[in-house]
Amino acid sequence: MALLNILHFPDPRLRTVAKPVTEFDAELRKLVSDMFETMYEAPGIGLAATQVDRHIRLLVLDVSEGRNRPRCLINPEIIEADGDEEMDEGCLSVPGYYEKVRRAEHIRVRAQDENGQTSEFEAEGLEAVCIQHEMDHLEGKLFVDYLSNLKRNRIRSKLVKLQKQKAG
Ligand code: K1U
Ligand code: ZN
Repeated sequence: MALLNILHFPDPRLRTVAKPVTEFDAELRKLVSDMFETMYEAPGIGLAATQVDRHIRLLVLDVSEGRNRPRCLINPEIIEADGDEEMDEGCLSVPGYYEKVRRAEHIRVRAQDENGQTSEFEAEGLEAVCIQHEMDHLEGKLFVDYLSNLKRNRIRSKLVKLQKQKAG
């Protein structure tokens, strides 16, 4: 297994729209395994392939308290959504910032697994929020896009400054 590099806002590669997965092979399963390792190590509750500069429709998540309920969604689709709720969101690509975002409260999802098997399930609460957040990544969208221009630009300036400091 390997830890993958996570891209940080405002890296333009985070704006790439991901392509559907068509090959369910050993290379895909290795990427899934590396993404889980990267997510748990970060630590995070989700990770989209876009964030590790792989532009395919793949995301992983684990919102369980015991960090023992890994879920991998490939070519995910939200087929039903209802209600709405506002929750604090963070993002491994926007380190250090948490802001409220309004999302659907209950969703029904259709997705494939690493073997290409399709299934449907319902999600609510943090799991529903996390899936919507990760699916936004696959469209090149970040949670900061829901904030005012002023807030987003402030976050961008602070992260660019930090990245310059780190680069020396
Ligand atoms: O997409 C990402 O960068 C992962 C992100 C997912 C997310 C968090 C909160 C709401 C919606 C989506 C994170 O995991 S940020 C880190 C985080 O929230 C967390 C980390 C460890 C334990 C508990 C939460
Ligand atoms: Zn994120």
